[in-house]
Amino acid sequence: MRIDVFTIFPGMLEAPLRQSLLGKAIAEDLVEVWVHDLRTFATDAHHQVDDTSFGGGPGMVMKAEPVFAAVESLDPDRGRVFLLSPAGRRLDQALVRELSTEAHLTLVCGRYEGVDERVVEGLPAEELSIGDYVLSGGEVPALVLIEAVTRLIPGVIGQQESHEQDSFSEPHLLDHPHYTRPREFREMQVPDVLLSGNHGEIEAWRREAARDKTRRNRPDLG
Ligand code: JFH
Repeated sequence: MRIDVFTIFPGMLEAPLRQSLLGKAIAEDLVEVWVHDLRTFATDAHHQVDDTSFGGGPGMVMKAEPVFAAVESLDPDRGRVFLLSPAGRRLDQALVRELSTEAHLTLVCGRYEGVDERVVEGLPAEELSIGDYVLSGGEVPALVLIEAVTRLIPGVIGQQESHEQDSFSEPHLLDHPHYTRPREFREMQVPDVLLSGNHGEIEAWRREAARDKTRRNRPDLG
């Protein structure tokens, strides 16, 4: 998969893309991520990417021209184009799974109060939100999308971790609690059943613990 990202803050993506699982996936060419500086596509003398809002009000709006020039600088076979936005379709694991099968994704990161609507209408671009809270720009959301999608690319995650991604994991339940050594920490004990070696009982305990956690933390999933 190839992912092109357009942003006025390339550094917000570059360092995270070099770390951990994502860094390894990129180093192994399992995913190719190109981060482009949107400002280089502004053709005016001051490389201006923002302007005041038609209709008035505080805050600036990202201009359409540099975004169109940026995205149109790519091969016409640029895949689906996404605009990260708090007003977008909400990302979930089903959409992550769908996007992980695409050959090419293009991500546009806005700043300020958002991006001229003609980017959505004319490029066109699909608006995508990573959740119902307001960030300061699309860079962190783009990174979230890239990381979520990359984990599902074959070869990125090892055999051991990948079983949780198959259809056997229950989509309506949160994960069960996990423990590692030591068996006692600050007077808190690891549940005895996990040390019993009885895999039937361990599975039953994990299922019940997952139900408890789901009821407590995510009653909406119940
Ligand atoms: C982004 C921004 C404030 C206006 C009422 C709620 C929002 C935008 C570009 C995505 C998610 C984002 C995100 C993505 C791209 C941009 C900042 C601040 C408002 C009015 C709009 C600019 C934010 N899931 N959260 N945030 N901003 N308000």
